Amino acid sequence: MPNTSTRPKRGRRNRRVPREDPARNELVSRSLESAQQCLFNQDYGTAFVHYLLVLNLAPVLKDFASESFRFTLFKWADELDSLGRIQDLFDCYEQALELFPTDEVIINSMGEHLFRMGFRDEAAGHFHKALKLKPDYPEAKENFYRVANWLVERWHFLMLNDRRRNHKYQQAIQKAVEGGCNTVLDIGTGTGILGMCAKKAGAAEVYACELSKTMYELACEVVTANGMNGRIKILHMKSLEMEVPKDIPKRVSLVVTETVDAGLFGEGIIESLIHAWNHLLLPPQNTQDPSRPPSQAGRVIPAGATVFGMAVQCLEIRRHHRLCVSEIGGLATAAAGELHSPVSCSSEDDSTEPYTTERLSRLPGGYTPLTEPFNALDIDFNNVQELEGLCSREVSRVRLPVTGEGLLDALAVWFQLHLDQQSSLSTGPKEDTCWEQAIYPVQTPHSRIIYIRHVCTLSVQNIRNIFPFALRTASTLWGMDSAELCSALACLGTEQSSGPRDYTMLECAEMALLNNQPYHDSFRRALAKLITNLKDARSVQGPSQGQGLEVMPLTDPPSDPMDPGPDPFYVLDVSEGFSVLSLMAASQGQVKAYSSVEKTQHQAVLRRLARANGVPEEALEFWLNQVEDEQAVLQRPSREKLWSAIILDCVETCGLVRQKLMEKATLARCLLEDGGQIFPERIVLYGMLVESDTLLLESAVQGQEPTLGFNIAPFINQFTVPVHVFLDLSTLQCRHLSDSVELFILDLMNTNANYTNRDVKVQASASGRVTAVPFWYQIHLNEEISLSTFNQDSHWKQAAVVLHQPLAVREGDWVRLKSITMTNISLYLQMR
Ligand code: 44T
Repeated sequence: MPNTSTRPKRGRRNRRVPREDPARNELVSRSLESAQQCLFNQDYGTAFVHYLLVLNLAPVLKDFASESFRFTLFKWADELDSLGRIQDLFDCYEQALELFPTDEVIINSMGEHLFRMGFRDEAAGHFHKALKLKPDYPEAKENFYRVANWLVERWHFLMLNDRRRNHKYQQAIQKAVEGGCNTVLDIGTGTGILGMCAKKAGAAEVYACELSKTMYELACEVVTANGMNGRIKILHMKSLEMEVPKDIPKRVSLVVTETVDAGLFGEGIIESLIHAWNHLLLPPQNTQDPSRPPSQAGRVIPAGATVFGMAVQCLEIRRHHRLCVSEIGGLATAAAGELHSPVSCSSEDDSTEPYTTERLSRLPGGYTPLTEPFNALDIDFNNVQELEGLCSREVSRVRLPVTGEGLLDALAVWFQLHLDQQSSLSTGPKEDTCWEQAIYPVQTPHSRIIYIRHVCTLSVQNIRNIFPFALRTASTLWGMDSAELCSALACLGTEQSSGPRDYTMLECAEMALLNNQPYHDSFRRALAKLITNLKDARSVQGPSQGQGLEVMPLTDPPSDPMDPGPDPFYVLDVSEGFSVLSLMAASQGQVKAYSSVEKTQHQAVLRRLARANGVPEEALEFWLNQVEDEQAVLQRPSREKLWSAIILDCVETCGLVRQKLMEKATLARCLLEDGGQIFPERIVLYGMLVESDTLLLESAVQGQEPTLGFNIAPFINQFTVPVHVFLDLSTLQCRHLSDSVELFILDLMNTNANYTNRDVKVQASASGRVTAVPFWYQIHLNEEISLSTFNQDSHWKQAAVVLHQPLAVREGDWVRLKSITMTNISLYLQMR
């Protein structure tokens, strides 16, 4: 371990030219030799200490030794990381940065460690710095793009581009301020826009608080750029921590806030307002005695909200939240046990969320309303007793006439935000709004789906204090008449109190993957073909040599029960997350399959499925239980064996190629037996030119006009990323300006066939402005069988490169797409 005594003392170096000192030279050269020796012996900790000593004593060697020094640092840091020695790890980076303060590679790498440990803001700072030092450093760029999405969520762009919303808030604030509310607190200020509205309307004192560090810093920049520096006091804190007079000198007469998410309560608005009324706001206007001047009374914008709900049937939601198939790739699924997505109302499990969000109008395949929208809740934000009462509200039941017959997949929820008596905003599915709706999916297995025909009763209840809905479902409700259905639904609330239930949790994308039959059938056929080919090859060659085991010819079944039988084919599935591909391989017979499924619960599901499908226990192993280091997943199955097939997971659900895919493929190729194969063998990237204003609005603030004339765009747009992920291309509002074209091929079986740069010419099929190039993949398992990531059944979404300078084209024009690299997808469009 590097000893802290080797840590250089700040300011002592380079004060004067060091004297020639033979003893020192001797020490330097001996230490350098030791460093190199330790490096050779993979003793990185000691090598690192020696290098530190050498470079501190002899900075002239920095150029010479920088490469090895970095290599040593990174190796040692990885070791410290896996040992959990976090403080030591960061000490090493600090020491390294004292020697090489402008080394973008070290800075970027430190950022990666910070990010992995959850210090996102600090990580982002490092990536940003590395990029400033070297603007086209691809790793830092990609890292920055990844954190930018975390730091500044994409909805900020949508909300800031939503003129109507901005305008309505502005009007309401202006009216309140002009009516006498002259001290204002903006809770969750984001970029500072509502606070600036209040100031512009003439409020004497404006305060704003923001809990995210990145957003707080942005707000400070924006407020300064708009000439309000010092006129709005911005605090980096959660409103619940604010006190009078410590943080603001006295109680305010107006709180403005838009700390609401698609489900209204997810950002904690109820708690924030209860706290604000108790600690930060002047007492409310007394209805009996309205004589108090507005400057002496407190009020809130928005004044209240109305929550709506509606039961829906929606296949897209269903396939992401519950298992819908009884068979996957030849395996019966009944034995899998109960599988849930992480979105459920269960109050027992903290890893679940009660709702997810979707824009109903953009769901592929659409949805069917099963009930009329119903008014579920009315809340007055200016009544603290009512807010406090919300948290302890009794379950109430809503009886709803069913308007459409079908399967109950989810309850969709949205709201109207009443800014004041006159003006409100709606987040409903039929509105022209940037808002998504909250989706409370029904979490029952397929066999116990609720079929709604007549009347349906839903229980409306508080969960975890803030979430008002629990959609409790009964057991068997197939084909019930209305009376039975009502009574079954009415007693649902009791179902969960019967102790913890036994189920396995899968991510939504994992669930959708399990439900994807074409995907599994394709893999099954491709695997079967490979095994057949290998068997044929073996029978031609006769028993394999040097494989360790004596093998009987395949045509002669072993007569001796103790005989191990023919040498199996080794198949490794390195898919991320949950995957049944290894089990499908194992079910082919004469295959020993290794799964990289990590979670014990997931392994248990596979074991249950194996047993139920007659797959012998020894045919399926869990590779990560065997290899020590997760990084070393790609190894031989054993010293004298090679893999017949390696299944690599190439495309992330978000629509991007997995990082380091080609490095993995190179390694995997070395571990394949003769005739063995990587699945997929090839992926082909397709794209097209489109004009989509929606994508622009989701990617960057479009000038000063949507944001009430405030100058916000240049600041928040620093967090713009060029690639938009998790896109649903089938429902994207856009005009196609070209046919789809092949942009890129990644051949996993043959590196030489790959390129990192390619020029592709695309002809515009219509005139318009190219604002984006959406892309997706055709995944070729073998010559005949392939899958598309742009497919209705797929668990994959698509991605798009968004151009911030749209390119005008006329029909027939040729456009050149230049330079796409896979890990850091970038596209340059040029007219030819
Ligand atoms: N997203 C809407 C949710 N905050 C809006 O840190 C609508 C999602 C959405 N600060 C698609 C479309 C849309 N004290 O910066 C955030 C947050 C901050 C607080 C201080 C507090 N108590 C809080 C609570 C939150 O407030 C800002 C706004 S929250 C709005 C969430 C376009 N998908």
